[in-house]
Amino acid sequence: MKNILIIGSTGQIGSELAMKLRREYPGGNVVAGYIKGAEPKGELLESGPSHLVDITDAAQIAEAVDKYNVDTIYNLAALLSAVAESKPQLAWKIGLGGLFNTLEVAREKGCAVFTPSSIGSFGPTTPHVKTPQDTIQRPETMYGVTKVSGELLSDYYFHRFGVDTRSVRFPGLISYVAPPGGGTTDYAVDIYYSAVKGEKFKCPLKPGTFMDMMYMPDALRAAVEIMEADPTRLRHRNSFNIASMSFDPEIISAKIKEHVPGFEMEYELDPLRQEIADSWPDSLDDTCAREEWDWKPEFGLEEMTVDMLKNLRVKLGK
Ligand code: AKB
Repeated sequence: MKNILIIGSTGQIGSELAMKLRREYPGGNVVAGYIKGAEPKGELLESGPSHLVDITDAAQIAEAVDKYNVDTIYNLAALLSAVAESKPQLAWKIGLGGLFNTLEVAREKGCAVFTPSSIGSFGPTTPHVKTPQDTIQRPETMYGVTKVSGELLSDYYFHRFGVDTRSVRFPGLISYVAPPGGGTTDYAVDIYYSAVKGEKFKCPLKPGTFMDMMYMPDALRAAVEIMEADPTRLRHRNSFNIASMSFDPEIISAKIKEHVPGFEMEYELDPLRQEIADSWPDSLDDTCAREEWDWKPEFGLEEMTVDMLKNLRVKLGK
Protein backbone atom coordinates (compact mmCIF):
# COMPACT_ATOMS: atom_id res chain seq x y z
CA MET A 1 0.00 0.00 0.00
CA LYS A 2 1.30 3.42 -0.88
CA ASN A 3 -1.42 5.66 -2.25
CA ILE A 4 -4.67 4.92 -0.47
CA LEU A 5 -8.20 6.20 -1.02
CA ILE A 6 -10.62 5.97 1.90
CA ILE A 7 -14.23 6.16 0.77
CA GLY A 8 -16.33 7.32 3.73
CA SER A 9 -13.36 8.87 5.54
CA THR A 10 -15.40 11.07 7.85
CA GLY A 11 -17.40 8.21 9.40
CA GLN A 12 -16.84 6.24 12.60
CA ILE A 13 -14.07 4.01 11.23
CA GLY A 14 -12.80 6.19 8.39
CA SER A 15 -11.86 9.22 10.45
CA GLU A 16 -9.56 7.17 12.69
CA LEU A 17 -8.28 4.86 9.95
CA ALA A 18 -7.24 7.82 7.79
CA MET A 19 -5.10 9.26 10.58
CA LYS A 20 -3.53 5.86 11.33
CA LEU A 21 -2.70 5.27 7.66
CA ARG A 22 -1.23 8.77 7.31
CA ARG A 23 1.04 8.05 10.27
CA GLU A 24 2.05 4.60 8.99
CA TYR A 25 2.45 5.43 5.27
CA PRO A 26 4.05 8.89 5.36
CA GLY A 27 5.64 8.49 1.91
CA GLY A 28 2.33 8.21 0.06
CA ASN A 29 -1.02 9.87 -0.29
CA VAL A 30 -3.85 8.85 2.00
CA VAL A 31 -6.82 10.52 0.36
CA ALA A 32 -9.83 11.27 2.55
CA GLY A 33 -12.85 10.63 0.33
CA TYR A 34 -15.98 12.42 1.52
CA ILE A 35 -19.51 13.27 0.43
CA LYS A 36 -21.23 16.67 0.44
CA GLY A 37 -22.42 17.50 3.94
CA ALA A 38 -19.74 15.31 5.57
CA GLU A 39 -16.58 17.21 4.65
CA PRO A 40 -13.35 16.49 6.57
CA LYS A 41 -12.44 18.99 9.28
CA GLY A 42 -9.55 19.76 11.63
CA GLU A 43 -6.66 17.28 11.66
CA LEU A 44 -8.20 15.05 8.98
CA LEU A 45 -8.50 18.00 6.60
CA GLU A 46 -5.13 19.49 7.38
CA SER A 47 -2.94 16.37 7.47
CA GLY A 48 -3.39 15.20 3.86
CA PRO A 49 -5.39 15.36 0.63
CA SER A 50 -9.16 15.00 0.45
CA HIS A 51 -11.43 14.47 -2.53
CA LEU A 52 -15.18 14.44 -3.14
CA VAL A 53 -16.04 10.74 -3.66
CA ASP A 54 -19.69 9.71 -3.58
CA ILE A 55 -19.57 5.92 -3.82
CA THR A 56 -22.75 5.89 -5.89
CA ASP A 57 -20.86 7.76 -8.65
CA ALA A 58 -18.19 5.52 -10.25
CA ALA A 59 -16.71 8.48 -12.17
CA GLN A 60 -15.86 10.25 -8.91
CA ILE A 61 -14.07 7.15 -7.58
CA ALA A 62 -12.11 6.81 -10.85
CA GLU A 63 -11.17 10.50 -10.80
CA ALA A 64 -9.70 10.26 -7.28
CA VAL A 65 -7.87 7.01 -8.14
CA ASP A 66 -6.31 8.63 -11.26
CA LYS A 67 -5.44 11.92 -9.59
CA TYR A 68 -3.58 10.32 -6.67
CA ASN A 69 -2.35 7.17 -8.43
CA VAL A 70 -4.25 5.09 -5.86
CA ASP A 71 -3.27 1.43 -5.40
CA THR A 72 -5.54 0.54 -2.47
CA ILE A 73 -9.14 1.52 -1.71
CA TYR A 74 -10.73 1.27 1.74
CA ASN A 75 -14.46 1.23 1.07
CA LEU A 76 -16.10 2.28 4.34
CA ALA A 77 -19.35 3.68 2.96
CA ALA A 78 -22.42 2.00 4.49
CA LEU A 79 -25.58 2.61 6.50
CA LEU A 80 -25.42 0.76 9.83
CA SER A 81 -27.90 -1.96 10.70
CA ALA A 82 -30.75 -0.14 12.44
CA VAL A 83 -30.80 2.85 10.10
CA ALA A 84 -30.59 0.52 7.08
CA GLU A 85 -33.91 -1.01 8.18
CA SER A 86 -35.54 2.41 7.88
CA LYS A 87 -33.91 3.12 4.48
CA PRO A 88 -33.39 -0.29 2.84
CA GLN A 89 -33.29 1.04 -0.73
CA LEU A 90 -30.56 3.54 0.14
CA ALA A 91 -28.70 0.87 2.11
CA TRP A 92 -28.62 -1.33 -1.00
CA LYS A 93 -27.63 1.57 -3.27
CA ILE A 94 -24.65 2.49 -1.07
CA GLY A 95 -23.75 -1.00 0.19
CA LEU A 96 -24.03 -3.01 -3.02
CA GLY A 97 -24.27 -0.44 -5.80
CA GLY A 98 -21.38 1.45 -4.26
CA LEU A 99 -19.32 -1.71 -3.85
CA PHE A 100 -19.95 -2.66 -7.48
CA ASN A 101 -18.71 0.80 -8.59
CA THR A 102 -15.63 0.45 -6.40
CA LEU A 103 -14.80 -3.04 -7.67
CA GLU A 104 -15.22 -1.98 -11.29
CA VAL A 105 -12.84 0.95 -10.82
CA ALA A 106 -10.43 -1.38 -8.99
CA ARG A 107 -10.62 -3.90 -11.85
CA GLU A 108 -9.90 -1.26 -14.48
CA LYS A 109 -7.13 0.49 -12.57
CA GLY A 110 -5.50 -2.39 -10.67
CA CYS A 111 -6.37 -1.42 -7.07
CA ALA A 112 -6.67 -3.66 -4.03
CA VAL A 113 -9.96 -3.23 -2.12
CA PHE A 114 -10.88 -3.58 1.55
CA THR A 115 -14.63 -3.60 2.30
CA PRO A 116 -15.63 -4.44 5.86
CA SER A 117 -18.23 -7.08 6.47
CA SER A 118 -19.85 -7.52 9.88
CA ILE A 119 -21.31 -9.86 12.46
CA GLY A 120 -24.50 -8.62 10.77
CA SER A 121 -23.75 -10.89 7.81
CA PHE A 122 -25.03 -13.78 9.95
CA GLY A 123 -28.65 -14.51 10.76
CA PRO A 124 -30.99 -16.44 13.03
CA THR A 125 -30.09 -19.85 11.56
CA THR A 126 -26.33 -19.34 12.03
CA PRO A 127 -24.78 -21.23 14.97
CA HIS A 128 -24.66 -18.47 17.59
CA VAL A 129 -21.84 -19.57 19.86
CA LYS A 130 -18.28 -19.59 18.50
CA THR A 131 -19.73 -19.00 15.03
CA PRO A 132 -17.40 -20.72 12.55
CA GLN A 133 -15.66 -18.93 9.69
CA ASP A 134 -17.58 -20.87 7.03
CA THR A 135 -21.19 -21.38 8.06
CA ILE A 136 -24.81 -20.50 7.30
CA GLN A 137 -25.27 -16.82 6.32
CA ARG A 138 -28.97 -16.07 5.90
CA PRO A 139 -29.38 -12.60 7.50
CA GLU A 140 -32.86 -11.10 7.70
CA THR A 141 -31.83 -7.43 7.77
CA MET A 142 -31.01 -5.28 4.72
CA TYR A 143 -27.66 -4.49 6.36
CA GLY A 144 -26.90 -8.20 6.57
CA VAL A 145 -28.11 -8.81 3.01
CA THR A 146 -25.73 -6.14 1.70
CA LYS A 147 -22.87 -7.49 3.81
CA VAL A 148 -23.17 -11.13 2.76
CA SER A 149 -23.76 -10.11 -0.87
CA GLY A 150 -20.71 -7.86 -0.63
CA GLU A 151 -18.60 -10.77 0.59
CA LEU A 152 -19.72 -12.84 -2.39
CA LEU A 153 -19.22 -10.04 -4.90
CA SER A 154 -15.74 -9.28 -3.55
CA ASP A 155 -14.74 -12.95 -3.77
CA TYR A 156 -16.17 -13.04 -7.31
CA TYR A 157 -13.98 -10.11 -8.39
CA PHE A 158 -10.95 -11.85 -6.91
CA HIS A 159 -11.59 -15.22 -8.59
CA ARG A 160 -12.88 -13.87 -11.90
CA PHE A 161 -10.73 -10.78 -12.42
CA GLY A 162 -7.86 -11.13 -9.93
CA VAL A 163 -8.83 -7.98 -8.00
CA ASP A 164 -7.04 -8.17 -4.63
CA THR A 165 -10.11 -7.99 -2.39
CA ARG A 166 -9.80 -8.68 1.34
CA SER A 167 -12.05 -8.12 4.30
CA VAL A 168 -12.87 -8.76 7.95
CA ARG A 169 -16.23 -9.18 9.69
CA PHE A 170 -16.21 -6.39 12.24
CA PRO A 171 -17.91 -6.85 15.60
CA GLY A 172 -19.49 -3.81 17.29
CA LEU A 173 -16.75 -1.17 17.36
CA ILE A 174 -16.14 0.93 20.46
CA SER A 175 -14.29 4.23 20.35
CA TYR A 176 -14.15 7.58 22.14
CA VAL A 177 -13.31 9.49 18.94
CA ALA A 178 -16.16 9.49 16.39
CA PRO A 179 -19.57 8.21 17.52
CA PRO A 180 -21.32 5.45 15.54
CA GLY A 181 -24.76 6.21 14.15
CA GLY A 182 -27.68 3.87 13.67
CA GLY A 183 -26.06 0.58 14.65
CA THR A 184 -27.32 -2.22 16.87
CA THR A 185 -24.13 -2.32 18.93
CA ASP A 186 -24.04 1.47 19.55
CA TYR A 187 -25.21 1.01 23.16
CA ALA A 188 -21.73 -0.26 24.06
CA VAL A 189 -20.34 3.18 23.13
CA ASP A 190 -23.22 5.25 24.56
CA ILE A 191 -22.92 3.51 27.94
CA TYR A 192 -19.41 4.96 28.45
CA TYR A 193 -20.61 8.49 27.61
CA SER A 194 -23.40 8.17 30.21
CA ALA A 195 -20.98 6.85 32.82
CA VAL A 196 -18.55 9.75 32.33
CA LYS A 197 -21.35 12.35 32.27
CA GLY A 198 -22.76 10.91 35.50
CA GLU A 199 -26.08 10.04 33.83
CA LYS A 200 -28.19 6.91 34.32
CA PHE A 201 -27.86 4.81 31.14
CA LYS A 202 -31.01 3.60 29.41
CA CYS A 203 -30.04 0.30 27.78
CA PRO A 204 -31.93 -0.57 24.58
CA LEU A 205 -31.08 -4.30 24.74
CA LYS A 206 -32.14 -6.79 27.37
CA PRO A 207 -29.85 -8.69 29.75
CA GLY A 208 -28.40 -11.81 28.17
CA THR A 209 -27.98 -10.19 24.72
CA PHE A 210 -24.42 -11.23 23.93
CA MET A 211 -22.57 -9.83 20.92
CA ASP A 212 -18.95 -9.60 19.85
CA MET A 213 -17.38 -6.18 20.40
CA MET A 214 -13.95 -4.73 19.67
CA TYR A 215 -11.97 -1.68 20.72
CA MET A 216 -11.22 0.59 17.76
CA PRO A 217 -7.39 0.33 17.91
CA ASP A 218 -7.66 -3.45 17.38
CA ALA A 219 -10.17 -2.98 14.54
CA LEU A 220 -7.94 -0.46 12.75
CA ARG A 221 -4.93 -2.73 13.12
CA ALA A 222 -6.96 -5.61 11.64
CA ALA A 223 -7.92 -3.44 8.64
CA VAL A 224 -4.27 -2.64 7.97
CA GLU A 225 -2.84 -6.10 8.72
CA ILE A 226 -5.25 -7.97 6.45
CA MET A 227 -4.24 -5.71 3.53
CA GLU A 228 -0.55 -6.28 4.31
CA ALA A 229 -0.94 -10.05 4.78
CA ASP A 230 1.06 -12.49 2.66
CA PRO A 231 -1.43 -13.47 -0.07
CA THR A 232 0.04 -16.97 -0.43
CA ARG A 233 -1.16 -17.79 3.12
CA LEU A 234 -4.75 -16.62 2.57
CA ARG A 235 -7.24 -19.46 2.05
CA HIS A 236 -10.10 -17.05 2.75
CA ARG A 237 -10.53 -13.47 1.61
CA ASN A 238 -14.05 -12.12 2.02
CA SER A 239 -14.44 -12.14 4.85
CA PHE A 240 -12.55 -13.18 8.00
CA ASN A 241 -14.17 -13.57 11.42
CA ILE A 242 -12.20 -11.50 13.93
CA ALA A 243 -12.95 -11.36 17.65
CA SER A 244 -11.67 -9.91 20.89
CA MET A 245 -14.51 -9.87 23.45
CA SER A 246 -18.15 -10.82 23.84
CA PHE A 247 -20.43 -9.41 26.54
CA ASP A 248 -24.04 -8.58 27.37
CA PRO A 249 -25.33 -5.33 28.93
CA GLU A 250 -25.00 -6.71 32.48
CA ILE A 251 -21.33 -7.56 32.02
CA ILE A 252 -20.28 -4.21 30.53
CA SER A 253 -22.34 -2.35 33.12
CA ALA A 254 -20.69 -4.27 35.98
CA LYS A 255 -17.25 -3.59 34.48
CA ILE A 256 -17.97 0.16 34.27
CA LYS A 257 -19.27 0.12 37.86
CA GLU A 258 -15.89 -1.23 39.01
CA HIS A 259 -14.36 2.03 37.75
CA VAL A 260 -17.32 4.41 38.25
CA PRO A 261 -18.95 3.16 41.48
CA GLY A 262 -22.04 5.40 41.23
CA PHE A 263 -22.89 4.27 37.67
CA GLU A 264 -26.48 3.15 37.11
CA MET A 265 -28.26 1.46 34.22
CA GLU A 266 -31.92 0.75 33.53
CA TYR A 267 -33.57 -1.00 30.63
CA GLU A 268 -35.66 0.77 27.98
CA LEU A 269 -35.83 -1.76 25.17
CA ASP A 270 -35.73 -0.90 21.48
CA PRO A 271 -37.67 -3.73 19.75
CA LEU A 272 -35.95 -3.27 16.36
CA ARG A 273 -32.44 -3.36 17.80
CA GLN A 274 -33.37 -6.27 20.08
CA GLU A 275 -34.65 -8.30 17.13
CA ILE A 276 -31.51 -7.58 15.12
CA ALA A 277 -29.20 -8.39 18.05
CA ASP A 278 -31.05 -11.66 18.72
CA SER A 279 -30.41 -12.74 15.13
CA TRP A 280 -26.63 -12.11 15.36
CA PRO A 281 -23.97 -14.41 16.84
CA ASP A 282 -23.11 -14.32 20.55
CA SER A 283 -19.43 -14.86 19.75
CA LEU A 284 -17.28 -15.56 16.67
CA ASP A 285 -14.55 -18.17 16.17
CA ASP A 286 -11.61 -16.29 14.63
CA THR A 287 -9.23 -19.26 14.26
CA CYS A 288 -8.84 -18.78 10.48
CA ALA A 289 -7.73 -15.15 10.86
CA ARG A 290 -5.26 -16.19 13.55
CA GLU A 291 -3.87 -18.98 11.35
CA GLU A 292 -3.84 -17.23 7.96
CA TRP A 293 -2.54 -13.76 8.87
CA ASP A 294 -1.61 -13.94 12.57
CA TRP A 295 -4.57 -11.88 13.82
CA LYS A 296 -4.43 -11.29 17.57
CA PRO A 297 -6.42 -8.72 19.56
CA GLU A 298 -4.71 -6.59 22.20
CA PHE A 299 -7.67 -5.16 24.15
CA GLY A 300 -10.06 -7.04 26.43
CA LEU A 301 -13.02 -5.52 28.31
CA GLU A 302 -10.88 -4.31 31.25
CA GLU A 303 -8.18 -2.64 29.12
CA MET A 304 -10.79 -1.06 26.85
CA THR A 305 -12.85 0.25 29.79
CA VAL A 306 -9.84 1.88 31.43
CA ASP A 307 -8.82 3.54 28.15
CA MET A 308 -12.36 4.63 27.18
CA LEU A 309 -13.05 6.22 30.56
CA LYS A 310 -9.67 7.98 30.66
CA ASN A 311 -10.05 9.45 27.18
CA LEU A 312 -13.74 10.36 27.50
CA ARG A 313 -13.03 12.24 30.76
CA VAL A 314 -10.52 14.35 28.84
CA LYS A 315 -12.82 14.76 25.81
CA LEU A 316 -15.86 15.75 27.89
CA GLY A 317 -13.86 17.76 30.45
CA LYS A 318 -15.11 15.59 33.37
C1 AKB B 1 -24.07 -2.27 13.69
O1 AKB B 1 -24.43 -2.44 14.85
O2 AKB B 1 -24.85 -2.09 12.74
C2 AKB B 1 -22.59 -2.33 13.40
C3 AKB B 1 -22.13 -3.70 13.07
C4 AKB B 1 -21.98 -4.70 14.13
O3 AKB B 1 -21.87 -4.00 11.94
N1 AKB B 1 -21.86 -1.80 14.50
